[in-house]
Amino acid sequence: MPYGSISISAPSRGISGAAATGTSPERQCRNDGCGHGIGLTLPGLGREVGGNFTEPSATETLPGVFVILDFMNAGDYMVSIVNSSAWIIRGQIDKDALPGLNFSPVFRSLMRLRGLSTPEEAMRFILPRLIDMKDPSRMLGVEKACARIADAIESGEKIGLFTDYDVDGVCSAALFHRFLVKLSSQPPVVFIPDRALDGYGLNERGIDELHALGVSLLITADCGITSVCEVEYAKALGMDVIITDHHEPEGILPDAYSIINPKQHGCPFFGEDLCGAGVIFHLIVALRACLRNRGHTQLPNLREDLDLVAMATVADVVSLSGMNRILVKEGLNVLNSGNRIGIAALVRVSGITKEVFAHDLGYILGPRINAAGRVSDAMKAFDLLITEDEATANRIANELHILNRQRQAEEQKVAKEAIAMIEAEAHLPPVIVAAGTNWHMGVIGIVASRLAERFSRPAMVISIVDGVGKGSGRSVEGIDLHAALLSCSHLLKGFGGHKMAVGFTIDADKILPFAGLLEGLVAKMQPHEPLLEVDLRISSLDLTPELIRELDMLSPFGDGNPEPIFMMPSMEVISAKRMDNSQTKFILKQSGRLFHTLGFSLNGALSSLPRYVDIAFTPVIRRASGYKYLYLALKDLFPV
Ligand SMILES: [Mn+2]
Repeated sequence: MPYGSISISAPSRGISGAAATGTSPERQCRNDGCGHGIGLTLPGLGREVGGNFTEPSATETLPGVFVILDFMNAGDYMVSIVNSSAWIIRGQIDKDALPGLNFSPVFRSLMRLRGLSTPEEAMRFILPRLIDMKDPSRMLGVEKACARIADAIESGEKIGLFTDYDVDGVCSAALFHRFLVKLSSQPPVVFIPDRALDGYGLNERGIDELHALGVSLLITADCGITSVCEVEYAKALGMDVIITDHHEPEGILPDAYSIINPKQHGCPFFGEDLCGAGVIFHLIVALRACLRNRGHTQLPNLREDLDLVAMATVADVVSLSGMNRILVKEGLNVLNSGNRIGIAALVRVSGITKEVFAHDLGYILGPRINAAGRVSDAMKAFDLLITEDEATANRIANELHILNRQRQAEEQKVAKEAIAMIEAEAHLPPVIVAAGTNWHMGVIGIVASRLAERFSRPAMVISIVDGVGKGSGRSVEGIDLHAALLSCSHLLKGFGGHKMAVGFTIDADKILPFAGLLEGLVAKMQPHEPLLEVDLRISSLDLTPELIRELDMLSPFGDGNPEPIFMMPSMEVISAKRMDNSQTKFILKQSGRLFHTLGFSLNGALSSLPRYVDIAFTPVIRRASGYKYLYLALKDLFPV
């Protein structure tokens, strides 16, 4: 059992993990022939849920690893391991990998392991260039849309923009707005729905409002692909509707003037996991070309707006491979040049003093943009992104920073109440259903995902207002929550979503039968054991400054392009120190070299640490007073 994930409380006799459980908890070594992990002895048994429950800080918090050990009175000891973090070692160092490239064998092996099979492919990955973008006019629906929008621009027709209230939606709105403003054209009328009042998606209230303001061309971003009725409604009011979206189309498509969505059947961009802002950015690139062909000059530079695309792409947790890698890598360069005063102000109030990384977009800037839509009005975030006035930027950035704190406080409150309910139960059910009165609607989704992570099972969080519950659910790998809700639909007033995330409405008196039915359904589905995937087993001598520089070339890291994780065996534990935040820092030694680790959630007692451990980690560089220091960000450790 990896150490980072178990609690060591009751000093009971050691048991063999493999013998005591149906699920073998020992590390799996695939391909590396290391021969470890058989007959492992657990130092103790306990029941503890580990990890912290706060938003990860900029640098040091590692994702917690959560394991729940239960006594199940079946003769002798039985251990139920809900979330074991056995390791899979994916490859091994091959000095002949990607020959001809002047990189270390570890780096070349890593690149090949990541699917880069030729030197050319590897170089294209390392140096993504905007010029390698696919021609956006080939995206299905784009050409027709461009002609219509260009006509509108030329005739001074009012264009309306309807987006979502999250980072992706707000950035999409800002992208299109900035384009028209820089074109010296009439800016679009932007409508961003209210999360609590309207919920997600195109709605009649917004259409009415835009119509009343004289809009006759309506463009959606990050929503609309399932809005069959709403598109009919807009058309009946005399509007042409262009849908740009990246959500999965469902059966019938709306009868819109044009639909742009790489996920629609027959789109040459099928398979590109663009976010909503990525989709509308492609439309804008093609629109710019269309205007140029019509003789327009003084066209805006679109590279300047890639910071918005990067932020939306990372915040929407789409894959950072393919086109997204090009957009995010270049977008981060733009963002770090500090030219958008709204983002620069947000960076300042967030306390980021160094270069902004992809991770910061997801964990620091993204939540502050989102906070507007969650606990206040998403238009504030939009205003921040388009403002050209320094004082306005600072004022809104401060406000978003405070709103984000408010959102965190709401989230902590709801989470605390939900956890207290869960822990008051004698048994942890296979799916968590927690309901409370007047829980803040803006945070129930976040709390559901925290609970799902913490308890390693699907979680539904329901806020009851006037006898009606609005719920949000998040799943774990292998459990199709949408399918489960389909089987409960007779108890629900409405629901939607996908495998991993759902939203629903339910009468308060149906929540108990709903929870009971759902438990039975989920119990029959088999969650996948999350296993820690380690790229390569290396030795401490492989950790050179060259390798660290090389690894940096694989960034930005995120979904679809994870940080490299290495394993180093048999590290001697020189010291282990518990920090104030309950994380532990180690000094480890191998081959005469000492290594410092970043904080790590170690749930066991320090005194029970063995002298030698295998570690899984990502090397990290920290700069301080002109020097660079190498740290190991531990993902897991394992007694030898
Ligand atoms: Mn989106």
